[in-house]
Amino acid sequence: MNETVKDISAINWEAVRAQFPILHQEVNGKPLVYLDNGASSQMPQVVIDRLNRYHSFEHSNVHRGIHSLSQHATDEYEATRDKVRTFINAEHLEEIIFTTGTTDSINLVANSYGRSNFQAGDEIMVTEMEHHANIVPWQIVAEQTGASLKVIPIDENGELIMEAFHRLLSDKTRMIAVIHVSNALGTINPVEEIIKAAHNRNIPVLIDGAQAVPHSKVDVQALDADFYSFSAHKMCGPTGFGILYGKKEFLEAMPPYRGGGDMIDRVTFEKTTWNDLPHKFEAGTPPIAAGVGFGAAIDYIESIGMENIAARERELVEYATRKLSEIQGLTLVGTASEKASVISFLLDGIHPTDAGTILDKEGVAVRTGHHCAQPVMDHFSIPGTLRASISFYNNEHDIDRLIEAIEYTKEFFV
Ligand code: 7TS
Repeated sequence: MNETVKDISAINWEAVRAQFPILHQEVNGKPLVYLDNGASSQMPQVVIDRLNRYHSFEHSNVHRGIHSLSQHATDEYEATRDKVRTFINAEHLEEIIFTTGTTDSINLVANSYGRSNFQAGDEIMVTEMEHHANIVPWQIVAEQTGASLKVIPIDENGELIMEAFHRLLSDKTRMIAVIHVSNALGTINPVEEIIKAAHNRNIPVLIDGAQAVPHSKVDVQALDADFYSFSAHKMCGPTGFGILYGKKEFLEAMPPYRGGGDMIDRVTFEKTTWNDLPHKFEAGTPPIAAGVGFGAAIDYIESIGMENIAARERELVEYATRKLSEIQGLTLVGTASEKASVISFLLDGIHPTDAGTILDKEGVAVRTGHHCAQPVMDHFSIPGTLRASISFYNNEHDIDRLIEAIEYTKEFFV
């Protein structure tokens, strides 16, 4: 996660921004400032064009047709698997499972791995800053198997208390599931240290990378993660598509999660056998267009360079943090030393939802609420936050507009 800062002045970031048509419109009579990239990022024209081309000329079902259209759709869809493999540096193509998103990826592991490996008394470790997608699937499986959840606490800066993590590790720990970058606080977690400690005890680790992969170079082999999940729609791709990376030895030993077409080898009423990886985990007609579109999104991101994206975003996050910190009556929530993309904050005496409504009237889109991380809000004893989440296609002017809109909101509620 700690790429050296590049000379990003060579990139024309305004030309990059111009490639996102949605950004160039008015909302509520004001030019749109889109700072809700943590919820979903926008698609550049090349990805929109790719989706249009697929729908206009290439659509057909995959993995089943002998006819040319189906074979072409299959080739284009499968090309994305190889792009993802290269993008996250997985060793094998079969380790890339297509899902409908991070939530689906985590449910797959919890159900398939969890139900066949957890027993009464076993422990599943998560952190206090997980997105609900990395809490609830484990709770459901824990209830079914008699396992229980152990929670790594966070401190007042929104950083994991690592001594507590090491203390909580035990002979009963069967899985550790950790968010790489917090969507509510922006904290970048020391996942390398967690994975090393877990592997010393032969415990598998799942990393929820939904907020990490869009903002930094992730190398699953260097991390040595056993499972790693993320979503296409948070990285310039379409909704309805995501990735589960899993080490081959785990995926091979795991039973299927969903049954149906495509995931089988041979079906009889007496016994059914499974297809090879990765198809064993991909039942039914998949989101083909979204998969093809995600391939175009990866090409686009690589054309700019992930390290350049990370460096530009770091610059914008630093600028925004500095400007926000200067506002009287504004409190940052989440002040970890290592942060990415997300800035959560509160305004004295103004409910986040009320503030968010005024910001929207000013054309500024931020997210308000608990960000699907209610335990984080409970930790800080707050109902929610305002959250600005930044992408490389934002600019300093967007941040200035946010600041102006916050000042206006404060005056509005005086
Ligand atoms: N994990 C993290 C860290 C996330 O930020 C999200 C979505 C998910 C899992 C779930 O991803 P999905 O694509 O399956 O929905 N986070 C947010 C957010 O912060 N605001 O809206 C969605």
